[in-house]
Amino acid sequence: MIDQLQKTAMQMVAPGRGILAMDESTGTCTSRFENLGVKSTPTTRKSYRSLLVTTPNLSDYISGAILFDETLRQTVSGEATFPEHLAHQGIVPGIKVDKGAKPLAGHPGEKVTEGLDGLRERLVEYVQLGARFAKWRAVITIGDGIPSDACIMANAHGLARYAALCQEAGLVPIVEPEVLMDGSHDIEACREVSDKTFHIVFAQLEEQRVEPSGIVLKPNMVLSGKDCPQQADVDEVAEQTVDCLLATVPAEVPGIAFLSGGQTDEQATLHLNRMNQLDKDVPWRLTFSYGRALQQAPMKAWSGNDENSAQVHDAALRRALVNAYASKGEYSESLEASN
Ligand code: 5MM
Repeated sequence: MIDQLQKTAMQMVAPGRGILAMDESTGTCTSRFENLGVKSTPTTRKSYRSLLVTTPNLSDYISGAILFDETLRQTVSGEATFPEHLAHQGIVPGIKVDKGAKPLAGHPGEKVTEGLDGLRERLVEYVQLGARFAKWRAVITIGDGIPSDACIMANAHGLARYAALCQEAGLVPIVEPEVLMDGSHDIEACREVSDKTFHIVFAQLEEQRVEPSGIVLKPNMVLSGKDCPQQADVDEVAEQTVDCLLATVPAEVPGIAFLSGGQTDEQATLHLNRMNQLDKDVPWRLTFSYGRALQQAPMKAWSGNDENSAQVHDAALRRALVNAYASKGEYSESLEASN
């Protein structure tokens, strides 16, 4: 079993490719569509997502795609379901299995991710439907007196229990602890909280006997808070992020695929690129698992009109391509315009 998990994990972080996060829950997808004046229904969500995954040559740059439960059960075109279509293109299909971040009782302003009840049974069905990996996102907020130890521990424990169940079912768990960039904290505060969070996450993974060579880590980058007046530059973000990971992540983990977390498309690409240029002995692949930083442009190009397919495909392929180059430290601005 572990051999198969390692093989899938290596495919997910294959050199020069990254993961497309298209697992917005219905609520998140609805607010993204509404921002563009588009009605969110199962049909419009399927139309947009079908356009995304039928982008010609997408698999040159995308190794895996994370789906939402609704999408996993829909067909792209003709008979092929989304997982079948993706697998046929050489893109590993995955599924978001958490039930969302809910308020943590007794801890105002903090959240805990739910979804462990019945997870073992749900995973069996997801494997039957074609998923080969799963994803669970935990969020940690920086603010006045937070995060609490209780919040970090509850989220780390949940991630570890989820990851153990995934490996038991033969699915590679993407372990996603996200220290949010919302707030006015400086990059040092983000570093401190990220160090502590990732450290506790890996201690919990070990305690729950999760095999580190059969997971993919999806962390935040170490950034200044969005409203911090002093914004760290690209070099500092890259240095702080890699140093934080070197201090907390076991070398056996095959790859780290970052979330974009609300960065601009350009920032997400530049930060990843710089990390891959640093002269540090990094034992894992460093790539992307972006949602917004891959989808903002194609979703806008679509804007509810399926006739914009060529523009959707161009925009989707462009963001995938530039980030694939960044995952090799080979990004240059000229890639934004070339064919
Ligand atoms: C695509 O968004 C994912 C699902 O979000 P919700 O559960 O809130 O609907 C999200 O988990 C995503 O996979 C990660 O946060 C990375 O996406 P970004 O946009 O931060 O790169």
